[in-house]
Amino acid sequence: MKDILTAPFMTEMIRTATNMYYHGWNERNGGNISLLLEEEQIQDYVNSNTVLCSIPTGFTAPELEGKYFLVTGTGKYFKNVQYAPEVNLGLVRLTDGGGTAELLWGFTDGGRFTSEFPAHMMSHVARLKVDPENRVVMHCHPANLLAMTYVHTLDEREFTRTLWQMCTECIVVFPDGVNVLPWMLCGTNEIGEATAEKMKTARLVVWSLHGIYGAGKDLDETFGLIETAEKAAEIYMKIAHLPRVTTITDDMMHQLEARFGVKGRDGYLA
Ligand code: 2HA
Ligand code: ZN
Repeated sequence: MKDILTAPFMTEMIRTATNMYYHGWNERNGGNISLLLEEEQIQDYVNSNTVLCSIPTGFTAPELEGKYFLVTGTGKYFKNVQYAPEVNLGLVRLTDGGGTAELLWGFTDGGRFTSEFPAHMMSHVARLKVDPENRVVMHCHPANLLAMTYVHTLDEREFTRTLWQMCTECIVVFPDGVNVLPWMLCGTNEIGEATAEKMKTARLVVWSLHGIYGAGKDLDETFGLIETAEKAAEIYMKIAHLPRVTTITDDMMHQLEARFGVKGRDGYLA
C-alpha cells in the first residue's frame, strides 16, 4: 500500500482546507468538505476490505451506495487539518443504501464525519443528477456573504442579480446564480433535504445567517466558486450604504453571456 498522505486527492484536500482557514471562512470547527472518490483512486492507499468501524448515518441515499468520500470530521478545526490529517479527516464508504458509513481511514481519535453529513450526501445526490462530474460539496462561513443575508432581501433572483452586479465575471462563474435558504436548524436531515432541493438548480446555496454551500467537479473549482461569490458580497458590503452611481447593466451581462458562452439563469436578466 502507498502512503495515503501522498495521494493527490489527500494533498489537495489538505491544501484546500488550509486555504479556506486562512481566508477566514472556517473559524473554530466551522465548515466541512466532502470529496467523492472512485474505487480506483483509493485502492492503492487503503484496503477496502478492512472496515475500522461502521457508523449509522441516519438517512438513506441509495444513489451513493458503495461510493467513497473523504470528509472532514465533526468538531474538527480546519486550522488543524494540515497538522493532523488522520485525526481531522476520514475516508468512508456508504453502504446499506446510504444508511451506514464504513470508516476505512482517519478519525483516529474515535471521531466521526461532519455533523452536516446529511446535507453533504443529499447535495451530492442532487448535483450528480445534474452533473455526473460533480465530486465536491463544500460548506463554510465567509463573512461578507453571511453579512449580506442580514441586510439584503433573501429573494433568490434579487440576491443573485446583486452579486452578478458586483464583479464583471460573476455571471460567467455562476450563471446558474445563488439559491438561498432561510434560517434553518443546521446539522439536521431537514436542512440537508432543503439544501439538496436548492442544489438542483444552482451550485451555490446560501444558508441565511450561517454560511454557504458550494458544489463542483473538483476542490479548486468549488473553492473558486465560493471565492468569487464572497468577493462579490464583499464589494456589496463596501458599497451598499453609498449612493450607487454606476452599475453593471443587464445589457452588459448579455454581452458577457455572448462573449463567454454562458447563459444566465432563466428570467434573471431583463
Ligand atoms: O460546525 O459549520 O454548519 C460545522 C458547521 C455546521
Ligand atoms: Zn456551518
